[in-house]
Amino acid sequence: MSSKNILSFEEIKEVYHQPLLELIYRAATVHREYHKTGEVQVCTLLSVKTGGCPEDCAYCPQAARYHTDVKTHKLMDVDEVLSKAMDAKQNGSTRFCMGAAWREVRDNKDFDKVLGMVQEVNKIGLEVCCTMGMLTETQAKKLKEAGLYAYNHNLDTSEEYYDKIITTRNYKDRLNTIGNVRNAGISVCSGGIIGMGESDDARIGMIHTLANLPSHPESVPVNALVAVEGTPLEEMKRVSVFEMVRMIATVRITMPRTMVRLSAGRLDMPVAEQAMCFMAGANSIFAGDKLLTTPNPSFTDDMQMFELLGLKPREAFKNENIKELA
Ligand code: SAM
Ligand code: DTB
Ligand code: SF4
Repeated sequence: MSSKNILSFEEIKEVYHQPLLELIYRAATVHREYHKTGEVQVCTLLSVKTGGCPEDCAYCPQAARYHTDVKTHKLMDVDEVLSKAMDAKQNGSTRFCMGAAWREVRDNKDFDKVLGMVQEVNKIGLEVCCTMGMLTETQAKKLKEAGLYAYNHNLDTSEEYYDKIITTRNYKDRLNTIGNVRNAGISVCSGGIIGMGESDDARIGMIHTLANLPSHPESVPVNALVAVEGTPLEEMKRVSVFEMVRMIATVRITMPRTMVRLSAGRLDMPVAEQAMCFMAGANSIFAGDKLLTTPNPSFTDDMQMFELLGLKPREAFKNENIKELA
């Protein structure tokens, strides 16, 4: 498990508000100490069950109550998922994350099917990740036995701002699932979204919660809101790269061993902006022209970016924290 110091909100606030170039320099220094620079993990997302979700997450195009263009789709078949995972591997992806628009995982046939997906994708040597809503500890253990490597469950924002974004569950529910994942020996992936109208303090608050979990999450995704028509946040202005960089750098400094995943919001980011994010400590991207339901840069564009910046795709199972979990 990761060793860590207890950091107060004020200490993290001080890190976050440093002059930007100083902050990037410090984050890059920490990054070099703990990670191979120039290595960025390429991951692939697949929505295995799309839309029709009962939750009310204000950012999400998959919530049934909002009128978006997302077409609902029942849980995919294992063979179909495996074939997408093989394509992803062929394209150099080392982590495959399956998303389901569920409030929580239920003990039914669909869960058995998910266990089958995890088994098959694990067999081809990819880090298997799922993001499917709340989990009990028993379900987490079953996923672990099936070969699940990581589980994504985002805090999304701070505890204080949470009910401005989601009312159908609370922060404690989120933390419980993260605890269940941790107790099952699965690698924890938890982060959030910026650009939802939250203050700097809300961003810092989220980092504070993550950095003070009993052990640091092995992965922290930083998403820029993709404002989707039909959702309550459709009118939100895109965050600037400077805000993304500030967030990424603060996560890097406060959780040095963690994989910092530059997640949603890369579509409109020029290479120079993405380069700043990598400099500030981001070391993973989602590749392929779709995230779960929204567009993402093409694989070819990303490979050109890697070439231009001298980046190498990172191998699977390289997170130092996780070695000790096995
Ligand atoms: N239903 C599960 C859950 O909410 O935990 C898993 C799927 S959910 C789509 C996974 C994560 O995607 C969310 O926690 C959120 O952080 C991110 N996400 C969803 N819609 C987004 C958007 N429009 N922009 C940025 N991130 C988004
Ligand atoms: C995360 O933090 N971001 C990814 C992954 N974890 C599951 C999902 C981003 C979804 C963006 C909106 C969409 O494509 O539907
Ligand atoms: Fe459902 Fe997850 Fe979307 Fe929330 S983020 S509406 S829980 S799919």
